[in-house]
Amino acid sequence: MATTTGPRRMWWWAAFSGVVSAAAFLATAELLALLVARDGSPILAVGAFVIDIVPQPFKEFAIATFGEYDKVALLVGLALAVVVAASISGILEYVRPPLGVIALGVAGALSVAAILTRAGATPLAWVPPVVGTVVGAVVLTLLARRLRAWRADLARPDVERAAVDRRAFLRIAGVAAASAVLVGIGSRVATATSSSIAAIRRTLRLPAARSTVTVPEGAELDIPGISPLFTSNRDFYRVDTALTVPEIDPSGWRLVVDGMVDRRVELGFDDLVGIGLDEYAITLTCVSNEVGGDLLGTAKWLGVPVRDVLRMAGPAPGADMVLSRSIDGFTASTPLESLTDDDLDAILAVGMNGEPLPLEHGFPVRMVVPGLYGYVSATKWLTELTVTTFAADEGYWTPRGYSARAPIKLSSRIDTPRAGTPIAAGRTVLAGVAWAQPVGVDRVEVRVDDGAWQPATLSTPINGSTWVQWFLEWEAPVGTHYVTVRATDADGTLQAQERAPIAPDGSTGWQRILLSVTA
Ligand SMILES: Nc1nc2c(c(=O)[nH]1)N[C@H]1C(S)=C(S)[C@@H](COP(=O)(O)O)O[C@H]1N2
Ligand SMILES: [Mo]
Repeated sequence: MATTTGPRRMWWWAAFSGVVSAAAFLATAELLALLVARDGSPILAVGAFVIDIVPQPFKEFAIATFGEYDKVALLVGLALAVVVAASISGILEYVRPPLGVIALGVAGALSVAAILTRAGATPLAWVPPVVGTVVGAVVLTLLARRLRAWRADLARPDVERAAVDRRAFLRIAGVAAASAVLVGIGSRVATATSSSIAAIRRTLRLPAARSTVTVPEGAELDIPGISPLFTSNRDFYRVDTALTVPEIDPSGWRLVVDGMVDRRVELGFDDLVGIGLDEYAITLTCVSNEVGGDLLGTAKWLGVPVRDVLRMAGPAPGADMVLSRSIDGFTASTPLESLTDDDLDAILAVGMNGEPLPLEHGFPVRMVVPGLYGYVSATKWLTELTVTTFAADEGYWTPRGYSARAPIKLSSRIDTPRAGTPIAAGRTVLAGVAWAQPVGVDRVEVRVDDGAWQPATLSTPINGSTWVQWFLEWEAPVGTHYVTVRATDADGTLQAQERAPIAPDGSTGWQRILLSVTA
C-alpha cells in the first residue's frame, strides 16, 4: 500500500483537491445566485467580462469557427482554464499553505470585480462569489491538511494511520465533489429554466395592431430551398454580447429619453404601447454577415415609430446622434435623422411575427431601423435613448474596430442549389434573396461561368426595407460550373464586386458558388 502511494501520486491528489475546492466554490455561488442574486454567478460574469475584453480578431475567429456555439466554446475554454488554475492552487496549498487559499481568494476577488462592474449589477450580487470563496477555502484547507497527514504517515511509516487518513481524504473529496456537481448543475438548470419572465411573456397580450403588413401578390416565390419571405422567430439569426439573456419584466420596464432634449421623457411599457401599434416589414442585417452568409432575416415587427417618442422629448438643435442603451450595457450610435425621417420607419418594436418579442430578440422592447446594420441601430432589451452627438459619444462596437455609422450594403445571395451538393443535368432553378435597404432592389443578375449576365425574375417587393426573392431557370450542362449573382438597387447602384471584410462597416463582393452537375 505504502509503496504505491509515492510522492508523485500525492501531487495528483493535491491538484485534484484544488479542482474539488474550485467546484465547491462555483457550485455554492451558483446556488446563492439562484436564491439571492441571479447576476452573481462568477462563471457567467467572468465569461461576460472575457467577451468584452477579447481582441476583435479573436472574436471573429470564434464566430467563424464555432458559429452559434461561440458562447458554448467560450464556456468550455473558461472551464479548462479553471481546472488548470484550480490544480495549481491545490498543489500550492499542499506544499505551502496557505498559498492555495490565497490563490482562491484572488480568484474570488476577481469574480466579485467582474460581477460588480457589469452594467445594472444588483446590490446583493457580491454575495454568491464571497460565500463561494469561503466554502471553497474551507474545503481546500481540509483536503490539504488530510493530504499532508497522509504523506506524513507514509514517511514514518505508519501504514495503518496512512490508510485511515487516506480514507478520510477520499471521503471529504468525494462528498465535496459529488455535492458540488449536484448543487452546481442543479442550480444552473433551475436558474435557466425557472425564468418567470418567459411565463410573463407567454401570457402577455399586446394591443391589436392598428395596421398590419400588406403582402402584395407575387411577394413570395414557391421554390424549394429558397429563404422564406418572412423568417420564423425560431430560425431568426441571433447576434449579441449577452452570455445570458437579460430578463426584464414589462411591468417594471422604463424607457428614458434624455440628453440634448427639451424635456426628459420616461415611459412605461403601457405608455409605449398606448401610443398605438402598427406592423412594419423590415429586413434586419448584421455587419458580420459575410458574402453568402445567413446573418440576416425578415420579420413583421409590431411597434411605435421612434420619431413619435423623440418628438415628446424634443431633440435640441446641434444633436446628430441617438445613443440607445440596453439593460446589459450594450449601446448603439444611430444618426438622429434616421430616427426622425418621416419616410423611414425606425421603430421601437414590441412584437415579432405576431408574438411579443422573444426573450433572445430583445423582450420587451428593442429598436429596429431600416437600412442600418444591427450594431448601430437594433438595440435589444432597450432602456434608454440619449440624444447626443457623434463627436461626444460612441456605441459599443466603435472602439472595437467598427465604424460609428454603418448603412447596410446592398447584396445578394444564392440559396439554391447549395454549393457542394451535386445536381442533375437539365432544367434547374437558381434562386435566392437580395437586399438594398431602404431603397430596395431593382435588378438581380446571374452569370454562369464566363457567360453573359442574365436578368433574374424578382418577387414583388413589400417595400424597400425588405429583401426580395429572385430566381432564374437554367439548363444545367454536365460538368462543374460557377454561378455568380449580383444586384442593383433602385438608385441604380451596382453591388460592389470588390471583396471587403466585415470590419469596419460590412462585407462586399459578389457571391460565386461552384456547382457540380452530373448526368
Ligand atoms: N443589447 C444588445 N442589443 C443588440 C446587440 C447586442 O449585442 N446587445 N447586437 C446587435 C447586433 S450586432 C445585431 S446584428 C442585432 C441582432 O438582432 P437579433 O439577435 O434579434 O437578430 O442586434 C443588435 N442589438
Ligand atoms: Mo450585428
